[in-house]
Amino acid sequence: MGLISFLKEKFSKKKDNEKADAEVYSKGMEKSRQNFSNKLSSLSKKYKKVNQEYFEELEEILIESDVGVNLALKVIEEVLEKSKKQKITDSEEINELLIETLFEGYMDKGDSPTDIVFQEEGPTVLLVVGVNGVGKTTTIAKIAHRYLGMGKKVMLVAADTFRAGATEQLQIWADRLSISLVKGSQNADPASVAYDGVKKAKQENVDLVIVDTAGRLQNKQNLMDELSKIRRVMSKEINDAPHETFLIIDATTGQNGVMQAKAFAEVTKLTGVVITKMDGTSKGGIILAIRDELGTPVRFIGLGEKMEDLKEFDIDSYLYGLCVGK
Ligand SMILES: Nc1nc2c(ncn2[C@@H]2O[C@H](COP(=O)(O)OP(=O)(O)OP(=O)(O)O)[C@@H](O)[C@H]2O)c(=O)[nH]1
Ligand SMILES: [Mg+2]
Repeated sequence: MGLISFLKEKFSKKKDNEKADAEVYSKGMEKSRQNFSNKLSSLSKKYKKVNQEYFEELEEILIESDVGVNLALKVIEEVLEKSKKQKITDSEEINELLIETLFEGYMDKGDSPTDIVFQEEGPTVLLVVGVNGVGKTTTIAKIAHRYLGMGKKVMLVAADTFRAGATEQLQIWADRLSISLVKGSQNADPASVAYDGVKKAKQENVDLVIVDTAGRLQNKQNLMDELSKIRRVMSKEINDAPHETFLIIDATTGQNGVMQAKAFAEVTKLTGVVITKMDGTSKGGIILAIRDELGTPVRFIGLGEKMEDLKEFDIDSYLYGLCVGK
């Protein structure tokens, strides 16, 4: 059975609550699916039997979906090899082979947890980084909402003391979620706010502390210094903090997002990536590109503006959203 039929069968058997998740994926990835699947099916119609041009066009489709040139080349080569070995010339079957190859490529990098891994004792600290406007604050609120729903005690820390209004924005979310926020004055040292935050979290037996940062990339050395100072002061108060560092990437920025990911990976240790605004792009391949270039797992994916639109990243649901849909 091909992967597409397998995914269809798997999703038809899902329980109601899982179906709701699949629905969010399906809806959030509508633009990407229209772009990718439609191109694939018109390609199959154009070439019943495959040839050199077919593979060139297939490669083009991958590149246009933002999976990145390197990965596109690698995948096409693999598909070509497999199709020769298995003597497949039917274009629809080749498309199935392509999806399978994308799946295997992702899984080859290892199966990693998506949910936050909680410390057995004391607060778990999540540091959130990323450039301006990618959706850091919104994602923090969504993550807080998710774990509040699981009965965890959550606290927010506004260590973005650089941008005017950043703290106020986080305060609005903290109020809406009825959780506490630790903040400093404008232009206060972000590390001192982060320190106050983890200290208070420890005193108040918080399960999860989420720290928002300013993440300016204009000057790598400054960013590196700032983030390492934040990490250092937090680890003084709580062992091994931050336990998780998530980089937020806006899917609509395409290959620029991949560049950001590389730059951040150079300045600080990342344990995961969150891709936001997936619903706003037709080029959903960025997830595969990031995994391929960095090896950092995508932990969550933002598929809309509502609190419930943040989902754990799951390669099956992703490929289902990209290729099959409802
Ligand atoms: N459609 C959609 N919009 C999103 C998603 N995530 C965030 N946004 C929107 O993106 C915009 C920017 O989000 P913020 O959370 O303020 O981004 P930020 O990274 O904190 O921005 P700065 O603090 O200015 O650096 C807001 O309008 C959000 O509603 C998503 O998954 N889908
Ligand atoms: Mg913000």
